[in-house]
Amino acid sequence: MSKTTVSVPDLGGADNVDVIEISVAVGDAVELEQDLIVLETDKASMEIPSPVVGTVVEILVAAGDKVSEGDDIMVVEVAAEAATEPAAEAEQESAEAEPAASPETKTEAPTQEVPATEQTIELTIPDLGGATDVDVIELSVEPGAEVAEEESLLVLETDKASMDVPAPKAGTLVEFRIQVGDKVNEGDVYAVLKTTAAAQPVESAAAEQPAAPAAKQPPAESAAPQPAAPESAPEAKPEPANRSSDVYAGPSSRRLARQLGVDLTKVNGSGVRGRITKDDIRTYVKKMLKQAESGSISAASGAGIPPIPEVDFSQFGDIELQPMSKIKKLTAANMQRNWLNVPHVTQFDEADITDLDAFRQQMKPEAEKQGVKITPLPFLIKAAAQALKLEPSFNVSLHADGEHLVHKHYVHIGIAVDTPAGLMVPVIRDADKKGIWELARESNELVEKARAGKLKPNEMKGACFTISSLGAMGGTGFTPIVNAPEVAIMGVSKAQIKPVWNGKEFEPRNMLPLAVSYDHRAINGADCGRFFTTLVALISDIRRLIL
Ligand code: CAO
Repeated sequence: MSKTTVSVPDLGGADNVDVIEISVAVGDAVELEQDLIVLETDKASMEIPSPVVGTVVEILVAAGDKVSEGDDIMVVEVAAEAATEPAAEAEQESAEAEPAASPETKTEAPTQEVPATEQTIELTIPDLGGATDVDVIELSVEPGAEVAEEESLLVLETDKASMDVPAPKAGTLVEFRIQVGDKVNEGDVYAVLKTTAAAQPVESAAAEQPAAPAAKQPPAESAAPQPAAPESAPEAKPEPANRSSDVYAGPSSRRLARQLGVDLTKVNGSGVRGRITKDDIRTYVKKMLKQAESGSISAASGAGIPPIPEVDFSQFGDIELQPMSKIKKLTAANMQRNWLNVPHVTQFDEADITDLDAFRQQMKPEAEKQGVKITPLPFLIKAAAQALKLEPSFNVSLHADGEHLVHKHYVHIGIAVDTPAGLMVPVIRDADKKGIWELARESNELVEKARAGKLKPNEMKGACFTISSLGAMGGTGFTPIVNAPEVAIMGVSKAQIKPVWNGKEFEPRNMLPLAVSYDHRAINGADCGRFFTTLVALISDIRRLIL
């Protein structure tokens, strides 16, 4: 195996050109034509491709260095013999495709004075420095838009460089005659422009001979992302760019962005003067995938909902950033998923638990002897299970295909438990087949396990319906979020003694506020009405629970 030293090719006369990116690392295997480094003049950036297939053994330049034609940049151990010939070719191509080499001056056509009138002109593709069949990668303005002279109308891309084609005059863009994906050559008509300028010299030819395309230009120093407005560069664009033609990125980065469907205006450039590198695009994609997986991605990406703007809270006072626990992050993702997917309706009612509570108080000494804590919860679990049995149309889930209902012949009830690590929902299986003592014991155990972080995954799966009780804490009502794919959830608030009309007089009764939120795709209000009435009747007269 031999080593070859790669040097800077003909730069079209440019000298002391900045190295702005080293695209490979020592030890990397490189393909023929793979970008090794990126150079930049004040007019264009260009990638220097590998002339050989091999492995990088030494990098002789660093980002920030200045190089000229013939300077050595890299030593590559050649893997295949064939490689020396394309080196010359690659150099040649690189020099050819170097848009900076073609002067960025306008090609002035003979001019004559005409009176101030509107003129409709056809715009043609300018001199492309010998390149043919060049890809149109972006139309930068919409038909009907007012454009300024020199404003970029479209972006072309060869293998090695991308370039803006600027408007030769100010005016209104009437139409494009090309589309993204077309291949164009010098002289092709690409658009029609209605000029609006007052008396001024215009080209005598019907077809406008435009300014030469400007290779993608690095932003002026003063246009780097800064809170302060740029002072000295009138054409400098404010950050962030809102069109991808405005961003500062090389052709290979643009190509990668297109392949991955990345909007370059959303990517932060880490290169010199904010240039977007391929790594920036990869980092952006990784970040987006991670956010999507964790569910923390703003609905903006999925559901078209505008994201909540990021705010620097420290500008308002002292703050402290605390990482969320895994459970809290998971809960946040599930809540967002359920909130966005499930059309919720919440129905409210009150159950008279005067008798239930009197009975519960009587049972307390016995419960103590058994080592069980008896709260309203096991009664609510029992009543919900029984109501699901009595109203089977409510014991369903919407199938993932959106076209079937899954009717369940089992009754498993989830209980929302507040733990130091976050909200957990253990599940009591076959709750309809269990008595109050058993339900009290099992819910006590599951709550303890949840708070000790000892629940197993399968102890948190399979519920038909969840009960979320904030009764011990207070509140007169809340709208719980359905724990999809379950069909509904019941929120329990704090019972209070209230005056209730018994037909003759107001009587003090212990009233328990309840709310049932349900998935309106799977069940209708009438289903919920029937289920809820049954449930409230069972809670209000617990003798029915034994029937
Ligand atoms: N009204 C009045 N008092 C109530 C009540 C209610 N609805 N519910 C419970 N209480 C009383 C209990 O009877 C107990 O008092 P006594 O000891 O005098 O009997 C006291 O409040 C404390 O009860 P508890 O909280 O220990 O037990 P619980 O069975 O009511 O609740 C549990 C257990 C796990 C549901 C609860 O502790 C919990 O974590 N709730 C949070 C649920 C949650 O965060 N949900 C998310 C909300 S958003 O969907």
